[in-house]
Amino acid sequence: MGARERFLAGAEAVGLTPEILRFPEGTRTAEEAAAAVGCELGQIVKSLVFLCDGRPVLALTSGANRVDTKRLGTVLGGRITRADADGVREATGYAIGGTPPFGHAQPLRAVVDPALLSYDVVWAAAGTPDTVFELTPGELVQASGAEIADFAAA
Ligand code: 5CA
Repeated sequence: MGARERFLAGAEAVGLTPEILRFPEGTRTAEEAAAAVGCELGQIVKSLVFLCDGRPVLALTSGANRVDTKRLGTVLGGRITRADADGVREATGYAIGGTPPFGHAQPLRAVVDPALLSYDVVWAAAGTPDTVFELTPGELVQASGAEIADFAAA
């Protein structure tokens, strides 16, 4: 099964039927995704994988924000390091730039940036670095099981 099909299966498993938009020019970064969609940078969901005491965790971060790894460590109660490309693929089943916010190879503890919750809709990667889908912040929290916590850099 390709990444797109795996993503759709994962979405179905949490009760979502996303409409996937594909942009041949690429949506690998939050900036590219916002330009492609024509939304605010802050509406892009970055699905970032870190290791907390060596275990993979997911930080759903607004495209307008950066992660303060010290704050994230305080929230999660461990020492935070960044996952490398292989670590991202192993934990999620997806490549960097295409990692969706749910439907991963292993269930990941997730936290969500409250900045994402102020929008009517947000956009996230749909399994590949050239696809995105729209969802509400409520759906994002529900589907990822994320805990709401402020871990953004000032
Ligand atoms: N498709 C877009 C918008 S949804 C996307 O996936 N953005 S992202 O921010 O979630 O994924 C790209 C992120 O991967 C970058 O912000 C960066 O934090 C991270 N990244 C890029 N290269 C590497 C690398 N070599 N090792 C670890 N992380 C990386």
